[in-house]
Amino acid sequence: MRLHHVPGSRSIRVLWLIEELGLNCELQLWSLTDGSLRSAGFRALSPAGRIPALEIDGRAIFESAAIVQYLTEREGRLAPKPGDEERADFLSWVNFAETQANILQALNIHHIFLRPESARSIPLMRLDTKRLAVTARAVDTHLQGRETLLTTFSAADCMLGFNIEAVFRFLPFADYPALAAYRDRMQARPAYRRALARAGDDVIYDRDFYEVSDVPG
Ligand SMILES: N[C@@H](CCC(=O)N[C@@H](CS)C(=O)NCC(=O)O)C(=O)O
Repeated sequence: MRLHHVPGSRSIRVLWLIEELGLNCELQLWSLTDGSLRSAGFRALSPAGRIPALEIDGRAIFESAAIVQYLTEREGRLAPKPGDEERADFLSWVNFAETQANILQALNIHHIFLRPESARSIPLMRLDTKRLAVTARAVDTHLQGRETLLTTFSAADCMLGFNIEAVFRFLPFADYPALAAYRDRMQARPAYRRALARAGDDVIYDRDFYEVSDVPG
């Protein structure tokens, strides 16, 4: 099994789940900025040129949500099965995590990657910060009185749990106490710690918090 990975990116969801499942996996490292994800070689594994991709069982799978579902079905663990009462909740939270990650990706582009800085749009940054706050409030409300997204830890927590560190780069954690406590619980999981130790240092964020007002122009 080989995971195509960038430190700090969505591939950590998969690495974390692999650690929770106790599977062996090689890592192949890529860069978000050197153009290599656009190469024909990488696009043969992931057609949109996106991380993660997982080589497994003689083929490549792309899209973190698909990979996570494939692994839980293959191993028969960490996800409710079709027909289970919590199956619909599982699918909803797995895909919700990607809705939230797409907003985070837009904020990363606005605050960090877009050059020149004068190309950045403050109205779009404000809009995406508000859209992120809607998702954070929804999870914070859902998590009140709960330890995990479902009644027990599942791969949906690997999908969403990975986002939360990034959420608090753009929103104050004091406004979302249940979400902040969930982040702490997820970060304390031994499998998450092992995944981060293997994953390499985050290459995206160079400060703890990004304010829209920090942006020139
Ligand atoms: N929906 C995809 C999104 C993948 C994605 O956008 N990954 C980012 C890293 S977190 C990426 O590869 N970005 C490179 C780019 O946008 O060029 C998934 O969940 O796998």
